[in-house]
Amino acid sequence: MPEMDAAKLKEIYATMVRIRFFEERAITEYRKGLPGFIHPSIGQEAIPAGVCAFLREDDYIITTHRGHGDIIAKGARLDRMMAELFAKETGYCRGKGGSMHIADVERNILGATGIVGDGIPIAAGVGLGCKMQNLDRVVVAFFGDGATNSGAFHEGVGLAAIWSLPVLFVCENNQFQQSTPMRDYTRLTDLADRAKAYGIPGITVDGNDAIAVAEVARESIEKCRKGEGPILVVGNTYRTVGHHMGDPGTSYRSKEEVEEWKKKDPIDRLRRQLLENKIATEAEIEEIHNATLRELDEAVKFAQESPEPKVEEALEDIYA
Ligand SMILES: Cc1ncc(C[n+]2csc(CCOP(=O)(O)OP(=O)(O)O)c2C)c(N)n1
Repeated sequence: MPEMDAAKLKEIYATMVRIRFFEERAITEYRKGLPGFIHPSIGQEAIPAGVCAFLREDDYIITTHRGHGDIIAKGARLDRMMAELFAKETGYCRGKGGSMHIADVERNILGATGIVGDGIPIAAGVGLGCKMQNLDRVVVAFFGDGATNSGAFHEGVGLAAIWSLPVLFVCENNQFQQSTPMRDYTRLTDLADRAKAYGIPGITVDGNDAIAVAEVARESIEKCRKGEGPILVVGNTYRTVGHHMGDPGTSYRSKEEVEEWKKKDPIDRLRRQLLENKIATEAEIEEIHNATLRELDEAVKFAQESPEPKVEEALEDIYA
């Protein structure tokens, strides 16, 4: 097991549990009738937890339609996120954005976007702003594998490369662009090869191995901060649930494939590593789980008891 202090590893584990339990609870609440729907990232938690563990508070992230994990890992509050899913006034976007648009500017979580690939050039723009102001901040753009097919990816990465911007491009490669498997949209087998087109480093990592992700993230973030960015990191992972809540996820992949990936669950894996290496005890793990469940009970209560947005404010915070 590589050198990483015990507190950091436990923090990464706790973050993964927060993400998983938040989404499981959100799914339960949606089934009871919340408006809209969500794109869960169940199975992919090691990537945001490992990456954000080495970001500073003043570093930026930008994410996608499948962004709960990235947002939680950067430190967002579960109660305000839950309130946003409940479309309540106390939510991060005052109940008007929903799951796909959560932002927390105080924590430099610049938001999520439902437009595939769109966060990538925005991250380059924020990186340019940091560089021009001599801020030693790093910007992380999270996106899916499908987004690497978009023009926005090539424009954003291309510009960040030519201007040596402090941007870490993190591809959460769950191997499907919605229902289209990677082999049907690219001849590449390693998406990190896309970095070669722009002369920047491209690193592939097992995205279900939180420690491996964290090691790569630590080094890459440090390099970006020193002016050696941008860097592309591709974490290979799998979402073990459908593309969104209404998708059973069975028509484009086999049950056996899903079951195989469930056996590689990133949370189970880190838990085993923590126990085997005596970094955490069963009791500590249980307390992490219980504390998260208590926090979620409170988050749901907060969301349920919060007021609806006022009708007369419906047109506020809108650009036209
Ligand atoms: C520009 C654009 N095209 C198409 C869509 C419809 N769409 C929503 S999610 C998605 C798949 C995106 O795949 P990927 O980037 O791999 O992310 P994942 O959903 O796998 O996390 C598509 C095509 C969209 N939202 N935006």
